Order: sequence, then C-alpha cells, then structure tokens
Amino acid sequence: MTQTTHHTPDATARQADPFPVKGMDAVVFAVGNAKQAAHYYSTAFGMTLVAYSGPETGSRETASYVLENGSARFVFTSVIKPATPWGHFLAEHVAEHGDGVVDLAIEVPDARAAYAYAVEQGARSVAEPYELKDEHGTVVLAAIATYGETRHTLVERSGYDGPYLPGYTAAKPIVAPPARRTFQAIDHCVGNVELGKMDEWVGFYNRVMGFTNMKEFVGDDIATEYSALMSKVVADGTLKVKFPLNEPAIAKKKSQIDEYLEFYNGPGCQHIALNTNDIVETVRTMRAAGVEFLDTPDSYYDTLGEWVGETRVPVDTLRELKILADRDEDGYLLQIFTKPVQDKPTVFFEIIERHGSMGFGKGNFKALFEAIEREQEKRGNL
Ligand code: TYF
Ligand code: FE
Repeated sequence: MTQTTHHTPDATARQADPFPVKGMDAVVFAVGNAKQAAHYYSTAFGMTLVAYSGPETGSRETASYVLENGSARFVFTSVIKPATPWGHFLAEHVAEHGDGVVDLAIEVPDARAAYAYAVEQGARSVAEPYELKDEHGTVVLAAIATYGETRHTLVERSGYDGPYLPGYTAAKPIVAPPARRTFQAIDHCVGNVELGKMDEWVGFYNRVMGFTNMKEFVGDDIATEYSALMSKVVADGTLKVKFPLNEPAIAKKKSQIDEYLEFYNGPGCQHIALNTNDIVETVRTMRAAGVEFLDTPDSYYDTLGEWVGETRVPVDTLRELKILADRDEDGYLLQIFTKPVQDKPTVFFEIIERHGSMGFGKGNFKALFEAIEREQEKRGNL
C-alpha cells in the first residue's frame, strides 16, 4: 500500500498552486477594551459572539472574544496583565498603533507546507509550526510577518470542531442577532504601506504566497488627479483571499494614506471589506445602530444612472443611504465605507454587494476620495 503525505506535495501539485488557501480564517484585532469591542461588533455590526478565552478559561494574560457573521470571523483581544512576550507585544501594539489588526489569519489545507514554502520564498518567520489540541481535535498553526507589525497566521483546521481554537470556550451571543444577516464573508483586507513600498509588498505576495495581481489598480494618473494613493490588488488563484495594497502618492493634498501612517505609527491594515447580499438592509440596520458612514454628495447620484445602468437598487435608495455603485465588463457592485471606527483616523470597514464585478469600485474613486478628504479636513489633517 502506498502512503502519500500531504506535507510534501509532488512537483505538479506545487506547480498548480504552491500555496493553496481555503479562505480567511480570522481578522484578529488588538484593542484596549475587547469586552466593549465585542459589544460594539454585536450591537452595531450585527455579529454574534461564539467563543471566549480569558481568566475564567485559564488565560490570565489576555481576554479574547470571537465574533462571527456567516464565514466572517473577527477576534478581539486585549491584555489583562502582560506576562509572556505575546502579552507584551499586544500591550505595546495597542500603545503604538491604537486599536488595530495584528493578524490576517488565513486558513490553509496544510500549515506546515504553507509555512515551509513561505519561508523558503523569503518570508520572515514569526512562529514555527505548532499544534493546539483539545477534545474537539487538533489545529496546526504557524505565522509569518507581513507589512508593519501585522502577521499572517496560517491555520490548518483539519476537521477541528470546537468553537474557535483549543483554549476557547463556546460563548452565548451578547444580544439577539438582527433579523437579517448584515454580512456573511470577508471580501478583502487592505494594507497601507509606506511611500514607494507598494510594489515591494505586491512582490512579497507574488513570491511568498503565489498570489497574482488583479486587473484593477490605481496608478499615477488617478493618484495625482484625486485619490492621493496608488493601489494594486493581489489574490490567490480562487479569489477567496484578496489583499489590496495602498501607498501614499504625492498629490495636491495630503494623502489619506499619510494620515493613516502618521496616526497608526507605520504600515498596517486600513480596511476590511465585508460581503452582503442586501446592502440596503445592512446599511439601514447599521445606521440605525449608530454606525457612521462616509457621506456622498447628491451630485454623485444626479449622473449615476447615466453611466452605471440598471442595478438591483433604485438610484433614489442609493442616494438616500449614500451607497456607491460601479460597473465594469463583468457586472456591477454596490459599496459603502464607514468612517474610522476608533478615535484615530485609521481602521475602517467597507460593505460590498457584488453582482458579477470583481473590481474594487474604481469608478467611485473620485467621489470616494473627495468624501475622505472632507473628513480629513474636519480632523485638521489635510
Ligand atoms: O479596497 C479597495 O481598493 C477599494 C478602494 O482608502 C479603496 O475599496 C482604496 C483606498 C481607500 C478606500 C477605498
Ligand atoms: Fe476596499
């Protein structure tokens, strides 16, 4: 009988996809008060608390709340009393950057193989492969560094059936979830990097994860005209994991990316986009719960119908809720951006409803970036 080990895929499998991924596993945030963050993402974002780790479960150093909405999973961690290097890292991360993303964790079929490939391709190791076990099974994890102090943990779940990871206990929802699900998946996770570094990070994902560039990008032309940023998108072959990368551009006004880099104290995750099937209902629910979205002037909607064509949602409803629309040769998308969700002008969210288009809203960049600049101006950072 022949035995195959999936830790050493054969040459053809490697050629086909050197770094297969299953999707985003979780976005892990280090925050000052995870207990209150869990409440906000439950009541304002419509997520559901499913797991918890803290002093009551034997974790005296950190408290972590795991919230889900469909396949989207967020973990909010704060430090109770630092004791190990991890606790000190988290405490310093919050002091340096404010609330922010420490880990864009990716689920992979084979964490050891993914880690070995990444490190062989030049990724910096943050954690060598290790196993966590409990009565629900075994999870293999490893981690590599990406931009700033952000990492990618590679998570191999292989049938693990606990609420999150060994060490976590199942938790009850904080409030009843909204009648309609607000979103059900993570669409993309965006990184802001320093001036001149975008292509280096694009190259990093090309090499280390075998990710390829998507067709939509923001180059010099758009940058100087109105966006003040350059952007490229890398994605795995199945488009389940999409990472746009932004760098500031020298334009007429101070770049929103410079504002982020200044207040975050370096590169980091700028926004997480969340997929919904009903952006109208989602935006109504989130607005009613107090989430603030970027404003879009009426003039945007006066000409929208002329170029975007038929969409599921009438222009008047888009106008009422300030939802943006864009179309390309594959279809259209509807999207809206929250204001930053903490006092620092750093991390924010996007809600996106896709109908064929796999773009990122390039047709909206003028309206969007003008809206961002109005907010920058209010903060005195323009
Ligand atoms: O993820 C993207 O690329 C789009 C466009 O500050 C975008 O959502 C880029 C930068 C930004 C807001 C949106
Ligand atoms: Fe986006």
